[in-house]
Amino acid sequence: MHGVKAMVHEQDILIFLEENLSKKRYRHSVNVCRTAESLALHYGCDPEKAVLAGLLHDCARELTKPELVQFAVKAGLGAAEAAAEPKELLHGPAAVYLCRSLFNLNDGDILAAIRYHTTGRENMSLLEKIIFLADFIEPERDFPGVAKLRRLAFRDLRRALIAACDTTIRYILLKGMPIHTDTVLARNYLIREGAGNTQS
Ligand code: DGI
Ligand code: FE
Ligand code: FE
Repeated sequence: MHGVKAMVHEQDILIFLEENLSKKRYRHSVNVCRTAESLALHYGCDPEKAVLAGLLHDCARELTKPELVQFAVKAGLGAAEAAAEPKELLHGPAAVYLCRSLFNLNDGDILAAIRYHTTGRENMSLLEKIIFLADFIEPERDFPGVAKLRRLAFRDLRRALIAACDTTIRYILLKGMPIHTDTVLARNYLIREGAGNTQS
């Protein structure tokens, strides 16, 4: 009754996702939701928050560029910055606006996990880390090293996150796209987080 889930109607979310995402991305969203729930149970994070953040993380993924810019600005991004960003970097911030306005979802933890799921950022919360990683390792993801990363995710969260950052950065370099500073800051922070830690 007191959980965050009680205030948000999961069925409404599923209907919205079905109507606004391709079949493949709808499945991806459900997969990320399930993987995030498993990681949350494994690492002692709130599984209800992980479920909602996982389901909703890509709810804005298939909007048009003008819609993404408009919603990202409503979520607090600067107008000039929003106009300059590629679509891929706007769907996290834009999703925050959709979550607030369509689903009355105002939980700051969940919204931050959705907001930063593409790039990560410095000093991520456990929920942010879980959503970032679940997006990478859900069962239908297929890239070299994904099986190894799935195992690592449940053994060493920090190392798995660094490996995910490395994969993203390698991909962006290969494509010749600009690397968002949050992507770099996320990786640097995770590496420093382990310095002096005997477990690392
Ligand atoms: O939404 P998904 O496809 O499930 O995954 P995602 O939210 O991680 O988005 C992946 C896309 O975002 C992919 O096309 C690469 C792009 N991306 C991620 N980090 C950066 C980036 N693009 C740029 N330009 N800079 C980044 O730092
Ligand atoms: Fe995404
Ligand atoms: Fe995703």
